[in-house]
Amino acid sequence: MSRALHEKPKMTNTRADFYGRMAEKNMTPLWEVLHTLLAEAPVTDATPHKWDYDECRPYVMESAGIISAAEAERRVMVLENPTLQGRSCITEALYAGLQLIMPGEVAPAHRHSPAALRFIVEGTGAYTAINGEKAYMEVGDLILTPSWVWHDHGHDGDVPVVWLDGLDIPLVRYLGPVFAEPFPDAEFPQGRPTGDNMARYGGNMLPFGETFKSQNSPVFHYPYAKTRETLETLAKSQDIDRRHGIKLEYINPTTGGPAMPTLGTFMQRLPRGFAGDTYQTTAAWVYHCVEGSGRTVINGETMEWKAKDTFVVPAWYKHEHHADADSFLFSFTDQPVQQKLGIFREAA
Ligand code: GTQ
Repeated sequence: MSRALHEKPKMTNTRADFYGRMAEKNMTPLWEVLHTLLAEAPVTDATPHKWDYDECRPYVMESAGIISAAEAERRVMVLENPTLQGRSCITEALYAGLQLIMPGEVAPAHRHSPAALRFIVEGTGAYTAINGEKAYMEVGDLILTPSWVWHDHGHDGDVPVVWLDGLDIPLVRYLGPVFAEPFPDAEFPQGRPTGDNMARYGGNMLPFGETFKSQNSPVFHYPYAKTRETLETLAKSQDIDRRHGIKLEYINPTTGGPAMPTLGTFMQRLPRGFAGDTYQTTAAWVYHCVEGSGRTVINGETMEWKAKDTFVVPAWYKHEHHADADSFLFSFTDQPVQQKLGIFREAA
């Protein structure tokens, strides 16, 4: 018989009295809480949940009449985990939200130590400017605003634009080093021309003599057209992973590692009829369907998804993907943090 891990000791009057007296000196008995501090496997307060875009969209659009982007600074409907209410997070470490910008609006320039990604959900003609270099948004594009870079969002087009924000705010808040700063003007001065980052750093060539010291990718715009074409090309080789279909990471081309040090970003293609094997990791995963439809079975419960839906799989939940049509799933995760610290695990 194996020994049970840290059983909670019985309470007695003597013990209760002792605990009460030591509490006055800001001391507390470890043995009363050890079983919760050191559980046998990861325990999360987050719950798997889906945000159906058809249900969310009316609220996102209504927000345009409630507040301007300028007044809100960022007009975002935070995707709050149902069991983490009031904490502005989708898991203990990750934040997600749906941001709306209307034609002609500006979300004013600022910078902050938390890192952000934008994944475009609907519309065209809006842009994020990073240090004044504009990246124009198309559905399925990934745009990065790494820690401490100046960024503003604007809109030269004529339809509402919505994107999914992913940030490491809860993690950075927990660790402590949150800084944020507004830029004096609403818009950062014009920087390099649109597309410069992709040409300069994303073409498998590097301007002669340049070296890097940042952990962030110098490429900050990953257009969907290119991501999708890459996945379609690889699909022809039929090298389909039993858990992930074909899954690619958006990388920092100077390191081959994650695009930003705290946030991993991925796009996977699941072929029609895909019935995936179980995936279970200590990291949390936020998925967003770009195209297709299917379902993900999470600890035995089925979550149906279709294009533009977002769902979260918290740490150590077993999940397997099934696709009804050729499907494209974007995801972001805190996996890189755990990997850097040597505490990431996935079940075999
Ligand atoms: O666009 O800079 O969803 O600063 C939350 C905080 C978006 C942003 C969010 C932010 C932003």
